[in-house]
Amino acid sequence: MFHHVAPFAGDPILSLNEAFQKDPRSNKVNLSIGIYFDEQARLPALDAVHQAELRMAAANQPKPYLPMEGAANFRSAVQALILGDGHEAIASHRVATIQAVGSSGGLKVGAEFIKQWFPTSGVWVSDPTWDNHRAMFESAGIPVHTYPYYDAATGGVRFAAMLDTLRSLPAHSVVLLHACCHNPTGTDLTNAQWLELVPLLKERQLIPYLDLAYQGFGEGIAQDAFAARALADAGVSFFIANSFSKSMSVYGERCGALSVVCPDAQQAALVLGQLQFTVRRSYSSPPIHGGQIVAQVLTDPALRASWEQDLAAMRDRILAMRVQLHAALVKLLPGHDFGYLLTQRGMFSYTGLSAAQVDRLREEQAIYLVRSGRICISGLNAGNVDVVAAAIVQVL
Ligand code: KET
Repeated sequence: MFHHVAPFAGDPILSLNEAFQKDPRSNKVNLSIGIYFDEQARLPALDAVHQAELRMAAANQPKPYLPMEGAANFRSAVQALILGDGHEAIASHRVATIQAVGSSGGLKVGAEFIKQWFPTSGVWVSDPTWDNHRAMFESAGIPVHTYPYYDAATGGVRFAAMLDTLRSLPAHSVVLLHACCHNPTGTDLTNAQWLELVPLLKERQLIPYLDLAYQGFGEGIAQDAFAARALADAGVSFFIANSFSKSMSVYGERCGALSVVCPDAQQAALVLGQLQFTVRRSYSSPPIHGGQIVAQVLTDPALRASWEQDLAAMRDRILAMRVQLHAALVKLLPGHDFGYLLTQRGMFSYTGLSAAQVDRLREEQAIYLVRSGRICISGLNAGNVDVVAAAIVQVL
């Protein structure tokens, strides 16, 4: 019956992470998947999340189906987190938000909406981008193209070339943008560049689609939402998928959302209706548990304060690891420019290592990186950073 089914080649990130789990070598180091690990290389269990779960267990609530769009308290907390409490777009009821199965689920529901209501639109993603972006949009039937982004020579953004490409796109083209902590490069637009980009997107009637998977890992919760708020302030209509996987360390609970910021409340109601319809046809409604953890952490002042403190500590540890890896590399190879480690932000940096060099690191040293040369900084700790630096220098 199934001989004709093509074998799955595996996923460049998830399959690599599985290979790491199976590797018997005790000195192995996981710098592959975008997961925050603490100084002991463990997945943190945040106290605010635990407290929220204890309260939920004590309340022993029944578990009805949620509405197709998810829980109301989760959805409004998400809007406030992204746009800032009391933003005009929220007060004007022009934001359509659904609770999603991770931000991946949100991205995909948004892609299906675009395919149906903008059937001739293509999507432009940064070169490079998270591997799954292309796969998600292509599987929704949307052609995927790239705009210039990363400048390997400088470690910066090819901003002029990016603008040139975007300026040439047909109206209603979708432009996928990393709101902060660009994956895989760690190279973000500056606020000044966002402020230059926003009017272009508006003037050319392009549809920005923000992916905000690392809010709080760059500069801070509000700072990392700069792009979203700048677009909303400028009256641009846009999509934004956001995630709590990393910021609350709730990966397997699959907590995320999709919001569509619309010109007015009437259009937002139309959009929300079609998002509900898409959800109904796919998985009917989202799960309760993770969304309620997130809603409680965001809205209870004590839990919120505890979470913000933990998030700041995660951000600070990543920055400290950037500094330590940089120092260790410079010591071993003075004269080589590793400055990108200090200027790039979020979990990832782009090392420039080739796939062959990455393969050597894995095979010879049990150090796992994605084959694009992307390194997940949070896999580093005081116990392995010098070993990793020495291994990198060995394959350079
Ligand atoms: N967007 C981006 C940019 C992203 O890096 C991830 C996950 C997601 C969305 C999906 O997050 P979710 O848990 O669905 O809310 N990235 C890491 C893990 C993965 O590939 O799934 C990674 O890049 O390693």
